[in-house]
Amino acid sequence: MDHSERGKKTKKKDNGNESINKLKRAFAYNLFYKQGKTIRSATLNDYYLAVAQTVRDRMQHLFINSIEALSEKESKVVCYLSAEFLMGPHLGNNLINLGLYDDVARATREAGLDLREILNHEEEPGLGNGGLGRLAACYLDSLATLQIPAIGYGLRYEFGMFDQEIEDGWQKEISDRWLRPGNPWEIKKLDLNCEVGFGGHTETYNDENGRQRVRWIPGRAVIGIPYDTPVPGYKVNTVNCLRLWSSEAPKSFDFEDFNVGDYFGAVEEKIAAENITKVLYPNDERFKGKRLRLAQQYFFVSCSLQDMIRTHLLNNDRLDNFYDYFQAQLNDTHPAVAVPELMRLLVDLYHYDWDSAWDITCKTLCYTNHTLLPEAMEKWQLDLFKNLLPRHLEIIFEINYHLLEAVKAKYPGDDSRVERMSIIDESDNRYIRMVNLACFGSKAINGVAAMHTDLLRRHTLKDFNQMYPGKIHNVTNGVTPRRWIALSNPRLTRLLKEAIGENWITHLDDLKKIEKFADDAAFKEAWRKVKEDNKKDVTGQAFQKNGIGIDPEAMFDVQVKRIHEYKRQHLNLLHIITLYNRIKANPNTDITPRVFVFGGKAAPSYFMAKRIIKLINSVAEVVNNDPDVQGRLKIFFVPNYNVKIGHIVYPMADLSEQISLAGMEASGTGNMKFSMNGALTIGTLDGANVEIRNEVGAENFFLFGMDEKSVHEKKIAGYRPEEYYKNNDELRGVIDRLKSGHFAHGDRELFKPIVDSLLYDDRYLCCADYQDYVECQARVSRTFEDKDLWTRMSILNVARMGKFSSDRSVSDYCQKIWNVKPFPVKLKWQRVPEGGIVFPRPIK
Ligand code: F58
Repeated sequence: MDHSERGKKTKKKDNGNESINKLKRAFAYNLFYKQGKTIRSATLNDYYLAVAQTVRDRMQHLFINSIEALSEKESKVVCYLSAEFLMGPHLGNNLINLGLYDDVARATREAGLDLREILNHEEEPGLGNGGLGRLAACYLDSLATLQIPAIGYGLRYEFGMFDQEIEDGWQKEISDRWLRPGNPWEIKKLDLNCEVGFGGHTETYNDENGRQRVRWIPGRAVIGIPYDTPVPGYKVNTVNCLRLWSSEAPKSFDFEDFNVGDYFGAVEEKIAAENITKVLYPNDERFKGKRLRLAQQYFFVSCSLQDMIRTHLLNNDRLDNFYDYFQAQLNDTHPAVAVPELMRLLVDLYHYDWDSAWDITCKTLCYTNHTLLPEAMEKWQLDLFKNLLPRHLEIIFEINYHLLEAVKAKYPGDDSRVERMSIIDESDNRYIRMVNLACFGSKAINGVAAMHTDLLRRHTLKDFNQMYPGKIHNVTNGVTPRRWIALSNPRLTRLLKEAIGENWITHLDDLKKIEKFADDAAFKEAWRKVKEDNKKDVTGQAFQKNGIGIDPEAMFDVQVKRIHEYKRQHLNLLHIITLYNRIKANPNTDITPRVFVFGGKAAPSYFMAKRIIKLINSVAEVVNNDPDVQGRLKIFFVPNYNVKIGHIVYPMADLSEQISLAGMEASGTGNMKFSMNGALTIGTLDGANVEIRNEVGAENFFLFGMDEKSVHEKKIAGYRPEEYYKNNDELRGVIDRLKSGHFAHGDRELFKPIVDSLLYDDRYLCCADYQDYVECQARVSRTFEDKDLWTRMSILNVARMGKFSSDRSVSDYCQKIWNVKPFPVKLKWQRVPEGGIVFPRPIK
């Protein structure tokens, strides 16, 4: 019996009153006994914690059963190794997945609390930069929902992604102290700690059988303490585990060093150990070559592999069949040090011979690539690496020797191929190429959208693809409909449930059933009302604070994502300024009213990205206040774009801007979230846009811009952005407006770097795509004027989004890569009975 059925049974008996009363009692109990508060002293945070603890307690037995099932022999476990998990707030999602939302809403209401206020209060764990971290979170949700035993392994950063404030139009970074209000979801598992070594040296010795072996004598050790967070599947018994490691010093700092008088030396060691999990590195130039970043990577990889091995050995004597029970997915190259670490554990600790260890390693690890940008490919300087992980460097050299022997055997005399495929980059400063390491040490490599995988096969990983045909797979990304529709868009959810039931929540292809309503006038009216009400919500709330009057009838044209030149937020601005110029030239010009919404963080040291944020805010200031515009154009920059803001932004959008230069965005996942919530896309043939367009139909997608092939050709032929400036009057008008200081209170210097980059560099071909973009936007406006047509297109977009559920992506991984099957959890441990339990063995 799954818990949704259990819920129904109780309800039949007492019409739900008993369970509601129990919930209310549990709130009061937790407030009193856990927070030590009464209603006289309780803060909103106390109430949040009391409600969260109540919900957590209701899945605890499922969590315990699921964790215990992991160590049983029968099931294969997927371990998702990721330096980032951008989980978003837990409470609402857990309520949805546990089927408790309505009951808890009623219980809180009856208890005099406002569930929305409580949900809103939750501080989200921002343990990720963007797409890659959020993808990991969607995949955990789907793994649990599909009842695949899985563990997400990562780092418990004390400070997550910085909070963004906007001050005078500029981004300001504020540290994210997400743990301060208390984290009711995690459980510290002190007994499962792991020791991780760093630095030191290696030595050889002969074992009892006279075999030569290597021993690593680390210079210092750090302890990893796991904190487990439950990840409940949707209405199933499976509650998987997100296990995040926190670093601590191995001993209390007041022992030896203190005794010899070196108090500060001892404290420093403690601080150094704790620093490892102190802060998430923002996706930034400054983390390049950072020793602490490598320490983070090795720390969580080593803890996680040790944890997997420990679990395996509970039921097995040896590790020969390790890969039959554990599949480890490397989320980008950040955990690629798993290749030499698993080899080290197998060879040095468990005394496997090299070939057997290599076989086990390669059958365990799988690698996902998330980028084609050459500058984003990880590489580590040899000296730095050796200093931190001397034994691993030796192992990497040995792995590389085997790789290069294989390359030479297959391609005799092809020296340049050997150079390209080598794990060691021999140019000036010698580097370890983590991509090559991950590719060689994994059983499978995958790209994250069809086009991206194709480019990996044909360009970035061409050599590996030729040498190991069939090793590179495609798994197009997906997002979870539980969070991205059921939780965040309750109005759309209600309408869909009324029309086609709720099977789509776990079988998103079912949305196809709404196609038949695409010409149903009443349904279309209801559809429009959903969007309109979602828009009214935000015009009433968030935007009001900024004093901008917003017309909910206007088109909400939204671009939310990390700020990066390749994503071309500045191309969006060129269009906005075009419309503005048209109004200035003729205030009566016919304009479809639009609200342009931007959101996203810039890496703290990314000069151009930060300047683009300032430009968005500066254009907003001028346009929003110009009387000629008469409110027809409004620009709004939502500060601190994160998962919580995503919940608001996707449901309210009419138009989704997916305008990266073709060939740059590996996949994108925001594009999917918008489309699922009824926004239409204006986009290039890039990443998953290509597949979204295929699914929804070319007639329901606003395509513009060069494709990847023409981009490539244009760059080869010699791209000259100034020519577009010279030949295109409107573009020249826009760039001249920028030059003039019009958006900078007359200061002609402030935006000169953006102007110069557009005119003389324009790496991402904004000028070349400008005209097509502006024309396409005019088509968007015309279509928007035809409400009936727009609504039809919107319905068809949602109807055809089935492919982009992360349930499909995870099923693809299960079949193509991990070879795992669902393993429903049998409940061996029930809730703690009222009379307590008898412990069958003495406590250790
Ligand atoms: C993103 N990468 C891709 N990296 O850009 C996006 O197209 C894709 O949809 C998504 O992965 C999921 O596959 C991404 O988010 C990072 O944030 C890195 C974090 C660590 C530093 C370097 C960037």
